[in-house]
Amino acid sequence: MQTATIKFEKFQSTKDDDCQARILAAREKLGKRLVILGHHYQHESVYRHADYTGDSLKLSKYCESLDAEYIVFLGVHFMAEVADILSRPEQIVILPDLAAGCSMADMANLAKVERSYRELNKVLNFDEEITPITYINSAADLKAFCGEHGGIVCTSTNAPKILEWGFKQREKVLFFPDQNLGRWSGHKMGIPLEQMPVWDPDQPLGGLTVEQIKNAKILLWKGHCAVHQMFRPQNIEHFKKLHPDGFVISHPEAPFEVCLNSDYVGSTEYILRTVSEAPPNTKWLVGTELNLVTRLAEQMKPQGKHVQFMSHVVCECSTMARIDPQHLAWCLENLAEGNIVNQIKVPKHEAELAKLTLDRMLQAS
Ligand code: CIZ
Ligand code: SF4
Repeated sequence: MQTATIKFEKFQSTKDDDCQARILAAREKLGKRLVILGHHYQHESVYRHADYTGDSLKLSKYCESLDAEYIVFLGVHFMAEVADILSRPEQIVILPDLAAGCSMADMANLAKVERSYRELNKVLNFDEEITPITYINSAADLKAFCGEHGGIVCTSTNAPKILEWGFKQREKVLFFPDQNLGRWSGHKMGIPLEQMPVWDPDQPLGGLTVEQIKNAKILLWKGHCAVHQMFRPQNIEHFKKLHPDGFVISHPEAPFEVCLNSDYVGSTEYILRTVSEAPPNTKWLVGTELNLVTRLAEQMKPQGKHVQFMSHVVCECSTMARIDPQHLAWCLENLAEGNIVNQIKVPKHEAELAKLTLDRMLQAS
């Protein structure tokens, strides 16, 4: 029997330990009707409840084959949208706190992308000459834009492969919203920096000359991740002085100079695999979100591996951190009572177009 929705205020001052017990009790009640997905950047206090963990590519693939009635996503808004798009229509996707967005994803929106489309059409024929590629860290309507204009989605795991796909379709790429991932992936393909100018959506013609646009291979949207932007080449220099035999591994959302000075660059799945498979007693400086690095450091201790976070200042992703035990307990207790809270539902037409690009990506990678 359905009861009135339990208000979040009731959980606001509930202690973490009590929330943990309530999460377990609600899970017990929901049984197989519920599955919980957790992204690597989530805090341990909620991550421990995930049935499946991974980066957004791995989690998207799970979404295609889950049986549960409810999918609770420990991650940020765009990931829950992807889960909704790839799951069956009757499955319900829930994001425990709707304020868990992604500041990078917010740096591109449909109005700005459509304006850029019109601007670029003043110089060339967009639909014949440019493949739009959106990083998975973007709202569903941007994925739909790519679906409508012959484009595709990429993740940090498959970005170089997806760029190759893009160049097979058309001679140029508009890459949004992360300039760092676009630049690093283009650099790995051998594209010179002067053929990857930054496209500023707030300027006429992106702040570029007609010649720069015509000469470009990749137009890099002026966007970045505030967390990864904090890492500096000086952090690497300092580490290498202290540990000349140590290794540096960074996420491609980090600034170009940081990636250039790293021994390895790759997605969170790649970082976890590389450090886990390294010989015992090796030393690592890791340039990605703090929760992942803290967890990895703990896991590697028994093998004598030293794992260190790249920055001196604490930079966890503040939007990922919105998902806490209080919000998880609140949404699970509501589900156990038959109340659906914080459902993420992408409008049908948008979801169909976005699915087209996600399917293209899953096929191409
Ligand atoms: O794709 C993802 O899950 C993100 C945001 C980072 C990564 O490299 O896994
Ligand atoms: Fe977005 Fe950066 Fe947080 Fe990832 S770490 S969710 S890119 S703000």
